[in-house]
Amino acid sequence: MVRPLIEALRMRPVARRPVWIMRQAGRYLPEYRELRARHSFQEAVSTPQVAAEITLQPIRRFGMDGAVIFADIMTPLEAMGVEMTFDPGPRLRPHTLAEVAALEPLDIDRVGFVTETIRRVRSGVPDETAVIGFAGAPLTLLAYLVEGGGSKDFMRLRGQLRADPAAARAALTALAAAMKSYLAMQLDAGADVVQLFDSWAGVLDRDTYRDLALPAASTTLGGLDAPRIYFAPGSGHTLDLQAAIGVEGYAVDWRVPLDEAWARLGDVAIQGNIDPAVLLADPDAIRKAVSDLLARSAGRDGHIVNLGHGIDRHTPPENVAAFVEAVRS
Ligand code: 1CP
Repeated sequence: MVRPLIEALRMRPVARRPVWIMRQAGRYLPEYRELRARHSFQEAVSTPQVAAEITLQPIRRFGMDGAVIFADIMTPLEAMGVEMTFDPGPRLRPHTLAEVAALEPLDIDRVGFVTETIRRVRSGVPDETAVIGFAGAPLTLLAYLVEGGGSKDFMRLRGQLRADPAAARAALTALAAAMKSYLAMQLDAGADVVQLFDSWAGVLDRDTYRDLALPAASTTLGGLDAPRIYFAPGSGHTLDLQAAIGVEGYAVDWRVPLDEAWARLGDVAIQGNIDPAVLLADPDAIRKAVSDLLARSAGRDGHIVNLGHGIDRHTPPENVAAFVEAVRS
């Protein structure tokens, strides 16, 4: 079975550019809001029937080439004994580096609902649609654990990395081992590709990124037997370093022009990178942005069309339709 998303990650020629959208299952869709009115976020994630339905909603409407499993990067941490709520982002007790290093190892049976969601999604999407599993990168998970939630500048995290790099390394090593087994489970269950979200790695300087975040991301993804995508938004200043992770694909945000990303990452697949704000404009502006993007990747194999970060919750669904159509036509 030929799946265009996988072909592109393998740097093989494709009949059409594959396209999907980060956060494509979520709050901009009325049918998602309707389901969420009846289930809390955590309930929706942990009920395979509901999570699979939410995963399939954008596929039915727009026919993207990839279906990203509905869960959160924090979901496996709950199965390691970390208590949290979502409002809308994760809220938890701030953890010390030592507490993170001492977390329970991930018991895969406790994320059995994700396994079951993946099985259901695989049998619910067209054959040519790739199923996308994912995890949070160790540095990004550590950021939430240390801060107790999202943060403007992750000052507490950055302070602790400076104060005790050895303790930080131990915490990141524990998270890397857990996420590696979590991703392996997703591939066993039927995911075709995995993406590692390093959403907050961009707050680090180059040296700290190279010494702490990068080795942890490499360990997490190393040796998995499937195409892998690494995504660190706001990280144009470390793109050349990211190449050392050695994965098949890199997602880049809208701040770095696509051709420049290729020049700095080398002969790999690149995913991206339209500014999510473009989808708040009108269909003409969307078609123009897509045609500029395709011009930058013309003649190259290994381009997966996507936004440069998650879709904004205020995006009109008809603009998403215009975006997917513009890529296809
Ligand atoms: O309905 C709601 O109120 C919940 C909103 C929501 C959703 C739809 C959250 C809470 N998580 C998700 C799903 C989700 N999160 C998916 C699967 C759906 C899809 O992509 O279609 C994925 C892949 C994620 C990944 C995720 N969660 C990231 C990495 C991507 C990125 O944007 O950089 C991050 C940083 C998170 C944390 C998180 N969880 C939820 C929110 C709103 C946030 C970010 C805001 C914060 O830090 O407070």
